[in-house]
Amino acid sequence: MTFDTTLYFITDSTPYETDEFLRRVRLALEGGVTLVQLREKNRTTKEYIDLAIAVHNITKEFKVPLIIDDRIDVMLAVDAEGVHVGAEDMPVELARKVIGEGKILGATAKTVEAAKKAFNDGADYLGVGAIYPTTTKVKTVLTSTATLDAITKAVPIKVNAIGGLNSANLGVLKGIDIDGICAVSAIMKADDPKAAAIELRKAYDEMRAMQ
Ligand code: TZP
Ligand code: MG
Repeated sequence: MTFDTTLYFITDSTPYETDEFLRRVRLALEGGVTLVQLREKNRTTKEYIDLAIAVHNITKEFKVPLIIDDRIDVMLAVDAEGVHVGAEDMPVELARKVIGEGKILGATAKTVEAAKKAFNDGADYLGVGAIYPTTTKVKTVLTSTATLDAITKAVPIKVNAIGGLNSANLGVLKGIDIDGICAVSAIMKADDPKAAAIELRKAYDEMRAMQ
């Protein structure tokens, strides 16, 4: 499946009522995000599925693939386009076995070794970070831009930077051959998620053009 990770929006519904959350997801899509990940940590399976169906209905309108964080069962249940697994989730090799070849499989990698293993085990893209400290609830440590650079050179799959990224701090990524950036707060918590997505895309394109 073809997919574009240039502006990869990862959601966090925690502070919002469902209607407001879905309104923000729609605005992000209007602002041009190229990939959406639904990331839910405190939902029952039923709640996760209901929300995934609602989000998928919106992403389909924009022809943007929907990735489900961690939960392969939820991804399969709503026929989303892919799943993202972290270090404490199902191992990449097993995830690939379960989902088959037709779905997008993303993995988190913080070292070159982990990146190579994820690629060999069947990952289609990697999220690498956190580049900056993040206010989003996640168990993570910082990853240096040197490691990010080495990972882009070590694997042939798409590599995205993640963690604390916003339109004002992408300069550290200059010269590194990433395929895109992942952002939660910069879009999710913005007063206007559409304007925020547009601004982030502009900053990203300008940063990439500088090298
Ligand atoms: N993995 C590494 S950092 C992070 C995840 C899920 C959160 C990124 O969120 P934000 O708000 O863009 O810093
Ligand atoms: Mg995870």
